[in-house]
Order: sequence, then structure tokens, then C-alpha cells
Amino acid sequence: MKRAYEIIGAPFGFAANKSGSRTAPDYLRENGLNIKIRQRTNEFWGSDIEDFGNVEVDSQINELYKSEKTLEAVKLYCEKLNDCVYNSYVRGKTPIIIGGDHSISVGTVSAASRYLKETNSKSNLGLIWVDAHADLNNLENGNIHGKSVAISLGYVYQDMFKLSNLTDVIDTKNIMYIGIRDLMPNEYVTIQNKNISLYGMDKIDKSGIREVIKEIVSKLEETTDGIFLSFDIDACDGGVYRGCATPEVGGLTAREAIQIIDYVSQSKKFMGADIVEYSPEDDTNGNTNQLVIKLIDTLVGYRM
Ligand code: HAR
Ligand code: MN
Ligand code: MN
Ligand code: MN
Repeated sequence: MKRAYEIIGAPFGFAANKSGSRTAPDYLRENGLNIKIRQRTNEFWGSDIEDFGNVEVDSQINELYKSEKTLEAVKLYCEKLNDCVYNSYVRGKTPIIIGGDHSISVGTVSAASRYLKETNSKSNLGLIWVDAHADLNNLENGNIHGKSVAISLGYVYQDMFKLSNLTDVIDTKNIMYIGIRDLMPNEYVTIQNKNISLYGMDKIDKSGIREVIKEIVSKLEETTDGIFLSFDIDACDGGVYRGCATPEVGGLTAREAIQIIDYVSQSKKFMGADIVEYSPEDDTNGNTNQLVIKLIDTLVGYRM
């Protein structure tokens, strides 16, 4: 399937405990992404790729953050990002969004859901959330990037985000978690009560990543109209890949991460992905940079 990929930078880092991910899109463009070189070879490999540029953090968003209105800053930024990703779909593209912290997914997931609703009259989006964390926290702790899924489901800040249609954009039965290994008690309770599918590291150890991802994709292909992938770099083994705000030991190997992306992106229902939380300033040995480039390569690159 020939796809036209569009790289969209989302340099928003205000919602995490450390803001290093804000520099990731530009850093990656200059260190390994080389979109111009990819454009020259895409003819041969049968896909098309464009760099849209960044959805910038404008002065209004900056001001909100400076006056300690971080949640408003997240909302305004995600509205902007939603429009941009939605328009990418309208142009027939497969958007690949490079974060930024994980709060940007409130904008990307809602955009995929919005486009499905517009084209299918209903939104039945499948979401694969690859992360060490569930980002489903509904308690106040200032860590907004730990609440992205909760916001998308309308479990927190409902009044505020509903105005711009950023909440209630996904059904719990269409969420598939992979790689989770650090859950808060309230997140565990929600996952149990709502019966959300979770494929933790233990399941990956037991069945192997190929089985896990095959099962997930075939379920979503049957029950949904589109599949969006949200990939948090902290899903990968934090002992090796240190370039993120919250490295967690015992995560995915590079091969496991690559297999997930390789398999999902070949689905006919694949609608695009975000790759979030890479932090160049925390990547002291450059390992994480190489991993992120490989993951993007796997998304948009050649198929033997
Ligand atoms: N669950 C924790 C909290 O809410 C930490 C989660 C946020 N960190 C992440 N998410 N990096 O991917 O405080
Ligand atoms: Mn996350
Ligand atoms: Mn995480
Ligand atoms: Mn994270």
C-alpha cells in the first residue's frame, strides 16, 4: 500500500516533569531523520514523505504556561495540533507526529477520531498505547502527561476539554496497552473496572511480541475503522535508552519496539502514529536517538 507520510513536529514539553522533549522534533531532523535524503529514495521504496514542519508553541501558549495555567496551555496546544493533524488526513496523508511530551496525544488521538467521524459518520477508533505507564491517572499531581488517556476518555478535566471536542473521542474497549509496568493504584482500578486490554511485559515475556501484536491488530481490524499508534519512548528499556523524562528499567528491546511498529504500520487500518517523550538532553550516550530514528524508519521506510 503506497502511503504519503507527513512528518509533523509537536515541540510541546510543558506537561511533563522535565521539558526535554520540546527539542526533539528539530533535534531529530538534524540528527538522523534527513527527510530530504528519504524523499530522493522514496520513489524506489514506494512511499512518499513530506515534512510539514512544526506546530509551534506560540506566545499565547507560552504566556499561559508562564502564568501557571499549564492545563490551559495543553488545551490550546492540543486544539492547534488537532486541526493540523485533521487537515493532514483531509489531504490524504498518513501523519507521523513527533513530540513533545505525551500530553500532545490528546490532540493527535482526537484528530484521528474526528476524521473517522467525518468520513464514517461514527468514530470507532482503535488506539494502541505503547508505554511504561497507562497515562490514565485521574488524581491531581501536576503531571498532566500522565493523564492523556484519562483526558481523551473524558475522565478528567471534562468541562474544559469538552468545549473543543478533545474528550470522549475513544471507547475503552478499543484501547490496547502494551509494555505497561508502572501503574498507579487508581489506574489499576480503572483498568479492572472498565476491562481495558493490557499486554504488560509479563505477557510479552510469555507469548513473545509477535504473538501479542498480531492478536492486538487482528482484534482492532475486526472491531474498529482505524488504528492509531501512540508510542512513548519510555516503553523501551530505560536501562539502555535513557533519553526520556522517566526511564524505566525492564522495558521493550529495540527489536520488540521495531516489531510492534513494523506490524501495526502494515495494517490497512493504520491511520498514523505519534512518537513522544524523546528527550535529546537526557540522551547522554545517543542510544535513544538511534532507536527513535530506527522506529521512524520502520514507520515510513522501505519494505522488503
Ligand atoms: N503515573 C505517574 C503519574 O501520573 C507517572 C506517569 C507520567 N509519566 C510518563 N508517562 N512518562 O508516560 O505521576
Ligand atoms: Mn506516556
Ligand atoms: Mn510512560
Ligand atoms: Mn512518558
